[in-house]
Order: sequence, then C-alpha cells, then structure tokens
Amino acid sequence: MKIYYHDDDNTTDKQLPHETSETVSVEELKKLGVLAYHYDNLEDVDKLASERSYVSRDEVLITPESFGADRAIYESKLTSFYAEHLHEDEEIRYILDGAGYFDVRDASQSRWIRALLEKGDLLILPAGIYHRFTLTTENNVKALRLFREEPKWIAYNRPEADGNVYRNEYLKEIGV
Ligand code: KMT
Ligand code: NI
Repeated sequence: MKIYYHDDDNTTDKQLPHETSETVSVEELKKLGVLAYHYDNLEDVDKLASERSYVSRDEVLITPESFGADRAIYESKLTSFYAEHLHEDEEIRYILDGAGYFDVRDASQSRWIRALLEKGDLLILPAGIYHRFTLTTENNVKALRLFREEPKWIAYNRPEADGNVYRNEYLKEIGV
C-alpha cells in the first residue's frame, strides 16, 4: 500500500495518482483510526473479520463494463464514490484484484491523504471518517466489503453529515 498526501489538484482526472512527496506512514493513519494491512490469503481476512465480529460481506467488481452496457451507471457510481462521505459503521475493504484509491481526511479535515490499495491490501475505516474512493486509470477493481452489521448502504455526504453522532464520536476518538 502506498500512502501519501494528495496534491489537492481537483482540476485534472481524479483517477490519476495525484501523488506528492509527502508520504504518510501506517502509524499516522492509525492516529486517524484507519488501520492498514496486507494479507495474501483470504483465510487471514476471515480471521480478522471474525475477531472483530463482522457478520456480513459482499464482493464488488467495478469496471466500465461491470454495470451493464449503459456506461452512465458506471459513471454515476464513480461520482457517488468520489463524493466526500461517511458511514455510520466501521467497514473493511479488501482488494481481491485490480487497484483503487481511498482518500481519507487528515486530522485538519482540510487535506486528503491518499492510499493506493492493490491486491491483498486491506483497510479498516472507522465509522464517521470522511472519505472518498476512485479507481486508478486501469479502471478495474474487485473488492470485498465487510460489514459489522447488516449493511446500511447509506453514505452521508459532507457537509450535511457534520454534527452526525457517529462523526462526533469519531472526532472525539482521534482527539480533534
Ligand atoms: C466506500 O465506502 O466508499 C466504498 O465502498 C467504495 C467502493 S469499495 C471498493
Ligand atoms: Ni464509503
């Protein structure tokens, strides 16, 4: 997993790396409540999921063709994944194939930290953290999404989600 500050250039393709020389360590991510791991075997993911009492999961394939012939559905998925949002439950993402970018807000809430996730990479996002997701220019990811509860599937966008109870608990947790 490669982790760095996003260059904050929103005028060019979001699927480009937007890389800077400001790298971010796994320890720094941990301070934001985000846990990063790498597992080559699915059994290790299953073990982590059961240790953390996860009850459900699904598998998503995101490519320009995966939502049918109508590319508009794919485009709208990418748009909604890239809108800054939070969820009310902790969620695990595990990359089975391909690659994708998860952006999470740093402690200042004004800068994005970008994590490039490739096959075998796993990220645990705490409830309440603002994040967004996109594909690399390869346009291809297969991911496992694991949920602690039955998935609510709801994304709460910023700024409407400011003041959300899970958001407030998260901010308290990371001490900002
Ligand atoms: C999320 O939480 O934003 C997502 O699940 C994005 C797609 S999962 C590869
Ligand atoms: Ni999300």
